[in-house]
Amino acid sequence: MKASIVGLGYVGLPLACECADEGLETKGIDVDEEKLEKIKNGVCPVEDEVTERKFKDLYQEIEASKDYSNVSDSDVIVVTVPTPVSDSKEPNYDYVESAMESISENISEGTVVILESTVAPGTSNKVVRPILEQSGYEVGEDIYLAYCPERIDPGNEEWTIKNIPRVLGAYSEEGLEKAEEFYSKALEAEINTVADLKSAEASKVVENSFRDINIAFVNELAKSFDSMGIDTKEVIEAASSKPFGFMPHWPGCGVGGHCIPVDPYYLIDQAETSGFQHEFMELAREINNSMPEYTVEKLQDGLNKHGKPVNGTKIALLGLAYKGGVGDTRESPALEIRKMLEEKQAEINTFDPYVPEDSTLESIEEAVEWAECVVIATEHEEFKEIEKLGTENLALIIDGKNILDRELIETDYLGVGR
Ligand code: SAJ
Repeated sequence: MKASIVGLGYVGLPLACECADEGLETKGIDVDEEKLEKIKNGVCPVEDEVTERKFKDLYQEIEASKDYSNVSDSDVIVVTVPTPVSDSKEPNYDYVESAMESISENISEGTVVILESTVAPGTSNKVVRPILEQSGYEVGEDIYLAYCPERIDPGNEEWTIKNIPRVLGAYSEEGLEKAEEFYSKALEAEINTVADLKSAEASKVVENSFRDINIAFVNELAKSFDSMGIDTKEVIEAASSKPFGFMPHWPGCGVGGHCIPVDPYYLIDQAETSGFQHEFMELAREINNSMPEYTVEKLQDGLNKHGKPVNGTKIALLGLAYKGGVGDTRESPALEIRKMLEEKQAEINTFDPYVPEDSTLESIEEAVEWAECVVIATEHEEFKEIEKLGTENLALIIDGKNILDRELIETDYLGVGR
């Protein structure tokens, strides 16, 4: 089987490695010359340990280029390009449309195109299918179209692209079979087929919106319990002792990454065009988007108790990545917190062991020694080191991800919801 993967990022590159590993003739397409150069030279352009390990062994099996004519003899073309939302939170399908146009100019009869990028329900049929049919082929007759939402949890060693269960829908029965045959060859993942393209598209935005609204629930609890002096983390841990009907989520200084804070807007935007307002999902987004500012307000109040204005106070920001164990800073709340502290003229230094290029300090020890106040903005395991350090020289620790055991902290400690 010959497979082409269009878009060699955090989803496409691991998939290309899996295809190569299973002996499929694998071609990669990307428009980023720098990324192609890195791949050619065996330098993994994706910051993820699991991907880096696979890439090292398999990169020479992947023919990577920007030449779309390479897809002309592919049995399967998988599209994993970005689908960002604009500042006004409107989905942007430019990359998808451009990739599909290039594919339609080179596709051969019998090929199945599988879109994995997150899109609003209805997009594959209404946007992608007409572009592919510019080839002169008819989708469902001469060529085929399927949708299989990407699922990846950066940094997760247990659930990787090889074994994460998938959802698959297609425009036609034959397209579904062809796509299912591809995934059963390339991966070892359970494939859950659904009735059509839009069911598969909707499942992706639903699973991530589920996470977003549940995080918003505990973030609202954190604000409420702060006012009542209740430790939210303790309460959620206690509620988690219920063996059914409860799924813990955790409050924090914000919700970052390329999925959770972005995906709900696809559904919100699409539903609006059909006259429905997702008030609940919109409110959840507002609550989660308010958490960086809430964290800075707690810091400001905490410093005031020590007679320290934010202005001029030495603040060490620990963590720039959007979540623990990764170096990805996309949509990271830490960056928003840094921006707010800069606007308040704090004296800031940063340290994130996973983002050395943007760190101005070399270690946690250096941060604790230099600072008057430490703000933890990412749940990196390494930051628990602080519990063992003498922190009496600090006026305040703001634990934006509630990772420290407050009993072990000798100085003033404030968490989010504790
Ligand atoms: N977060 C909280 N509280 C929580 C969980 C997460 O504040 O209880 C924050 C994190 O700190 C981070 C953001 O939300 O800033 C996103 O966290 P995440 O664990 O959801 O991490 P992601 O973005 O890598 O999510 C990926 C997603 N995968 C895809 O979209 C394909 C998501 O669907 C998965 O649920 C998630 O991995 C996972 O861990 O399962």
